[in-house]
Amino acid sequence: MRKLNVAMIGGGFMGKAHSIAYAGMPMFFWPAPAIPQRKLVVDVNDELAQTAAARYGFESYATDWRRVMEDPSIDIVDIVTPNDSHAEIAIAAAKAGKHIICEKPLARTAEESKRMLDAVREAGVKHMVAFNYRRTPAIALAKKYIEEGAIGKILNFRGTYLQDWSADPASPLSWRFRKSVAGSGALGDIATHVIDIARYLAGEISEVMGMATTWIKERPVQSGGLDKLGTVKATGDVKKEAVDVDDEISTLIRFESGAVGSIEATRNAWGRNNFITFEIHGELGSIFFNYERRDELQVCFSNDPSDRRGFRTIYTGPAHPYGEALWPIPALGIGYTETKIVEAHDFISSIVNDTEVSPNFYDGYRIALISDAIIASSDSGKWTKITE
Ligand code: NAI
Ligand code: SOE
Repeated sequence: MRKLNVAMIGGGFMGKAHSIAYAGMPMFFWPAPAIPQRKLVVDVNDELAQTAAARYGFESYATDWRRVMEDPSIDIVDIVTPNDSHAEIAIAAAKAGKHIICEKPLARTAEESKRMLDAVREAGVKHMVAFNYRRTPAIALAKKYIEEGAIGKILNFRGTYLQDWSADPASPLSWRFRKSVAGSGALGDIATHVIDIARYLAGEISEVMGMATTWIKERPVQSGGLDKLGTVKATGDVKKEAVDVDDEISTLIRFESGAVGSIEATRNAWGRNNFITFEIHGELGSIFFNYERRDELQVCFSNDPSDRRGFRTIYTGPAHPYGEALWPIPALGIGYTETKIVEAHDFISSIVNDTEVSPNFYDGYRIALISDAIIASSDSGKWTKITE
């Protein structure tokens, strides 16, 4: 069986998720399209890189990602670093002829994202941006219903991504709160996942009317290191700095199809953890999904008898997208890991079969354009068209 050598840049939260996906993919998808070999992991210093190699099963480690580009044995570069380094690493990897999977958001801005897209197109390598939630079986099932016309023409998409891990002002100012590193706040970090789902299910977004807000204007400084996502609080008389990104965004959206809708994302919603939801209304029915109950998809059809019409719950399992590869009984439990395993499978399949995979750098670029437009419309108070 073919083997593909992976070099992973970054050994934090996503480093862990992607490593599990490479190890687990052939266990779910058999025969696997190819076996990913965890060859080399890079982090910023010896201690982090060595720990990542030992913990995540990589054969070797390095402290400078440039080394990867000089190594002809590496087939895939996996970028799981904070957003400010995505563009430089991806462009170098494309020039070196490596296939690339890059964590979301693709980059800090549409301009950076476009340079990455140009580089992968010029190099002719495969590319993917890791918006993994669309690979939740229930979301892929929603896509199937829509494509089959089960809910008719889409009228409205309402999406949310609500979290509370940084609602406490004592949650430190990690890289996610610095514009220079993250590009934006809740917008790039979590709203972009819903923008991806909206485009996947309802088509291209043409116009936005956004509103961005920063509720907690300064936070205790965390200098460097992994983002502990609010689990380690600052105590005592610690140095604080200004937050220069949004904590919350709300936007109205118009789709090219004429459908309308809204997306809201905040990290200040006490009681909400990974509350990715969407409700889609079509001329013939509705679909509702909540990631916190991700084995379930709720559907309602207008042609059900009026005395029985209402939302019913489908539990995803072997009969549904990716079902044959995942677990044999519905509702055994789809987890975050499964979405990453399916993502790794689809990316590696695209390399082996020489096919396009989605979401790719073009999708990442479009999402960056939409994100930039949300900020521009928040600043101007006007509807803003998405233009390339
Ligand atoms: P993290 O803070 O947990 O880890 C980042 C790691 O990258 C750290 O070990 C850090 O030392 C290392 N690093 C930083 N600069 C580096 C460089 N130049 N070379 C090598 N290593 C470097 O961050 P996390 O949560 O893993 O986020 C990484 C990326 O993944 C971000 O773009 C983030 O938006 C994305 N992400 C995506 C998620 C998803 O659901 N798809 C979930 C969480 C993060
Ligand atoms: C923090 O908001 C975070 O880790 C995001 O960075 C991820 O993209 C999201 O899926 C989970 O939450």
